Amino acid sequence: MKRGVKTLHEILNQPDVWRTCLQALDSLGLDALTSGKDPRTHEWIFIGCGTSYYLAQGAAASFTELTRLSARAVPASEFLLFPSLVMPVRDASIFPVLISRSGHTSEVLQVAEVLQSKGIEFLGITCDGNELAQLTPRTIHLPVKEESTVMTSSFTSMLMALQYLAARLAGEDRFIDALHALPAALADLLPVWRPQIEKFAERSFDDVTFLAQGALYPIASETSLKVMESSSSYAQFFHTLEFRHGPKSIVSEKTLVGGLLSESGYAEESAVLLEMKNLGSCTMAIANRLSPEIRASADLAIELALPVPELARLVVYVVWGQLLGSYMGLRKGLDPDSPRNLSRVVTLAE
Ligand code: F1P
Repeated sequence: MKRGVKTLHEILNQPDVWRTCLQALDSLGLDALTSGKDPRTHEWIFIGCGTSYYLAQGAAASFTELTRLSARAVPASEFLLFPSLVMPVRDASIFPVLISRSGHTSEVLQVAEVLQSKGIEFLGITCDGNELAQLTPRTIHLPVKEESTVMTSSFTSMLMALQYLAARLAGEDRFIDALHALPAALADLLPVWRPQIEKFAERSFDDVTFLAQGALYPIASETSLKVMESSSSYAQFFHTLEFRHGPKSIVSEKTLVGGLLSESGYAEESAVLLEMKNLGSCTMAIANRLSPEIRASADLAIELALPVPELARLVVYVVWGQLLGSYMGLRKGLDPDSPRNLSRVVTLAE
């Protein structure tokens, strides 16, 4: 089989996967899954590993925006190694949400064990099911079959599902309508931007970094992880304005600086991207609406033009980094379907 076929298919098939997942969510008894865990009386803590940790961050940001109640995200390892930093100081009620495509990742299952030992109920969200789906009756089991090692459609589908859940809890049905518009919107964008990303990936870079603020920050993190996993290239991620405070010292003609530009922070964020261009960097911009300056200066400028609220755009922003990582890997003669050093699930010896 040609290199990267599985991963590219799963990336390009996301409109269909999203459509199927949204239909499943429409008929899922979400109230039963969250009964007695009102976010006004419980702090929701989203927990995962790797891509699923960045998913947790995106879910926590979405939850906070939609419900106006604070939520947090932590890697499973932090919960295990430094529980005093994660568990509330006072004996407040928490409602953990365990996120795992496989439902088999050792660290996530170990968190589940600790929670059970403390009598703390939790929600699980998974694609494969496995042990996680057996450990709690409160499980969202999405109809996503993903064979590749790296997570792509599972990331976007589970993030969308947790946004859907937050919107339902917040009574924001218009947000759910916005999610339903995404499969068709992405299907229209893919044929326009996929070829341009494939061509853009022919360039080689010594350093790659992606920048974003707010709820897009975890999307920049996941974008960098896709580049690292799929092309064995080192990629970093920062809050956009933080990049000026030291990391920009890496910028040269052999650097790629990617800006995932928000609507609410566009002026400040795009100024950083223009500054890096002036320092000689190659730049890539993703925005819902591009300004003339960014359109003229970026080496690749992707405009989404999505007719949905800013928070509902998160999952569409990540698709271009998923493609970039795979095409960079192919250009390096690697196989994104079999990333170096990686396995589909990280299991630790007991
Ligand atoms: C988590 C994870 C992925 C990573 C790789 C190995 O898996 O670490 O984030 O990209 O696929 O597994 P899971 O707990 O979501 O199954």
